[in-house]
Formats: sequence, structure tokens, C-alpha cells
Amino acid sequence: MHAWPASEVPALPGQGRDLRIHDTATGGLVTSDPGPVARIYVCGITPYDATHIGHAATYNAFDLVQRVWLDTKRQVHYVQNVTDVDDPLLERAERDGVDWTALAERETALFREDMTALRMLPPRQYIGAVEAIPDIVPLVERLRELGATYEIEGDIYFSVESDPHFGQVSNLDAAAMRLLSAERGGDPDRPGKKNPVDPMLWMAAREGEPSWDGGSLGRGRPGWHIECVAIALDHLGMGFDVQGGGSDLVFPHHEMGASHAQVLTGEFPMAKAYVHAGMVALHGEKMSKSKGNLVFVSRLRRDGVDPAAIRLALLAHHYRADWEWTDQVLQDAVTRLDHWRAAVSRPDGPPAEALVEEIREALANDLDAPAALAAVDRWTVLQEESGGTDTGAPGVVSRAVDALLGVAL
Ligand code: 5CA
Ligand code: ZN
Repeated sequence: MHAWPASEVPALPGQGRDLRIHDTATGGLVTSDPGPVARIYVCGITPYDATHIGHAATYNAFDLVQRVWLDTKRQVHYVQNVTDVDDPLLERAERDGVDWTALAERETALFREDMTALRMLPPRQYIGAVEAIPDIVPLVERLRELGATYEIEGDIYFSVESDPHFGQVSNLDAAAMRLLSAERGGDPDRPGKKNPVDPMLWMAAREGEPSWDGGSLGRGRPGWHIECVAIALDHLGMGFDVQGGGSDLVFPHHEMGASHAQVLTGEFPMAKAYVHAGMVALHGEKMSKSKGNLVFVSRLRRDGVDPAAIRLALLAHHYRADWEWTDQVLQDAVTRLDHWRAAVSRPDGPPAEALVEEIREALANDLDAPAALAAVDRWTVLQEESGGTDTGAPGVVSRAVDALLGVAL
């Protein structure tokens, strides 16, 4: 699949900072220490509905990770998937009487437009589950050879017992795992399971549902976790720097994915850091396609909201926080954007070097975007109150806000 166009990332004076980021697996901050090419995999959308603010907030977090790395003069190898075949997508297509491929294509196209408008840097590879099937089948065959699988009525399951490190991403107990498995696409109560949370690797073809030739696996379609693992291993290999997604992916998705990869390769860990963004709520509940309490990025854009204001609204919240979208959040962002634009269009201001360092330090400290915004606010207030004579400063501020925060002033 093709991704979306990249926006320019201006070069900045001075030195970028190494990123300290919260790792779910160890529960603390780790200093990310990528090679000259940092490697990141971020779980993509299941395209059965339009991009909502929750999605945008999660992708904003990982866009910041990349901007911090780019600022240290590293390259970034970013891979993202599209879950373009899965139960919720098929169910929505059925409910609405539309072709599931057309639904997936339409919503993926809209996602690309939203990401472009929000100035999210595109992945180098943007891969659909369907196009990854030829890569997934041999991995499931390999797991079977390794004795890590079993079958129930033709469906192939992964045995979590086969990974000695299973549980080390989420660190949850068995009861919590079982509960989350039931909530998030698993089938803990199916008779015949060795461990209730064992996930499906390959689902035998069902009447009336799409299926593909799986070679020795028979006709069917891939499970959800092996999809991301196949794509990540294919393009990034083991031991990549960041596995990213929202906190609702910690278990089972990222736990299972890590186990699949670790059993397949015999290496540990799959990723050096597992990074998770908090959940955005609307009216007191997590924004989710299944509940339908959504604010769509495309809808806001159609209503004339500047995408830069949407981005500032996301940035006003720490990525790990759970927070609530309200009209006030957007209004505050619109006001801030006006304020900043007025500031950088003045002919001069106070020197901007210290501000650039403050933004860098805030982001390097576990992506503290709210602290970065506060630093820019302070510079604009200083400019209003005491003026300044540095004619280069407004340009430097504008470039720093663009390069490090993805906001075009
Ligand atoms: N296709 C899978 C990942 S392989 C998936 O979870 N798709 S999704 O469309 O449901 O979500 C896409 C991304 O948005 C995931 O990282 C998910 O954790 C994140 N996300 C979903 N809802 C919210 C929310 N309310 N707030 C923040 N992030 C969210
Ligand atoms: Zn995923």
C-alpha cells in the first residue's frame, strides 16, 4: 500500500537530545539508544470507520518520537500496518451492506488525508494485512514446526507456554489477562484451549467470509497479532527500538506479538521499548468505534477547523495521560494557535536559542509536549511584554515548532 506525503522537517541549530521514554515492559523510563537508523513499528488502524481524535492522539505521540530522533540527525525507519481484514471490519461491512474491501479502501484513504493534514510523518512501509498474507503463512508453519501451536476444529492456536518470556510486556496476572482477552478479540471460553488466552494464528475459512490459500495451513485468514509480527519482522527485524500503540494494545496484542516473534527467532526482546499512549474519552467514555462516541478528524476539518489547531489540542495533553475531548480543549488550541501565529509574524523578538533547548529537553523527557507548549507560550508573552531585537528569532521559533511539534505556523 502507499502511505501519504511527507511534510518537510526543517533543520534546527544546535544539538538534539536523546529520548528518554516510558517502557511498559519494565515500567520505567529507558534512554532510547538507536543506531544511525532508528526502527519503529506503530500499529495502524482497522479501517471500518474514520480517524477519530483518539487515533490521532496516539499517532501524534509516535510522530513526536520520530521528530526527537530526527533532531539527533538519525534516520528513522518507520513501519505501520492497516488491519484491512478482521472481524470488526467484516461485521461493519455486513451491517451496512457494503463490500468489505471497498469499506477498508475508503477509510484508509481518509486516514491518509487526515494524517497528511495533521503533518504526521509517513511510514516507510505501509502494509495491509491482506498483502502480508504470503509472509504470514510461513511464520505460522514455522511456529507449528517448533511445536508452539495446536488446532481446534481447523483453527490454529499459539500456545503462550512456548515463550518463556510470555507476560513480560504487560506484567498482568492470569485473571486480568483472561478478562482483557475476552474484551479484545480473544476467545478464552472456547472448549479445547490449553491456556484460555492462547490467540489464534490462522482461522480456518468460514462460510460467507473471505479466505486465502494458506498452503499447508489450509484456506483461511490470519490472526491479528501474527499480522503485525510478520510485517515488523519482515521490514525491521528483531530488537527494533519502539513498538507503539495505544494502551488498549498492551494486552493481548503487544504481549502476544512479542511472544510470537520471540518463539520464531529465539531472540529476546522483540522491541527495546513498548510505548503506549493513553486513551482519549468523549462524554466520560473511551472514544471507540464500537461505542460510536467519536469526534472525527475529517469532520472537524470539514467544519473549517485548522488541522494545526487539532494538533495543538493533542499536544496539550501528555501522551501517557487518559484525557477527555471537549469543545473547550479545541477552543483553547485555536486561541493558542492564533497567539503563536501573531508572535512569529512580528519582525523580531527575544532570542530563541534557549526556547529551542527547552522544547528539546521537554520532548526528550518522555515526550512532555505540554511542557514544550508552555515554553513557547512563555516566549510569546515575553515578546509581547518586553519586545526584543532579534530579527532571526521569530523564524527560529517557527522552524522549531514545525520540526519538533509538527505544527506549521
Ligand atoms: N488495527 C489495530 C492495531 S494492529 C487497531 O487497534 N486498530 S484501531 O483502529 O482500533 O486503533 C488504531 C490505534 O489507535 C491503536 O494504536 C489504538 O490503541 C489507538 N486508539 C484507539 N482508540 C483510541 C482512543 N480512544 N484514544 C487513544 N488511542 C486510541
Ligand atoms: Zn498491531
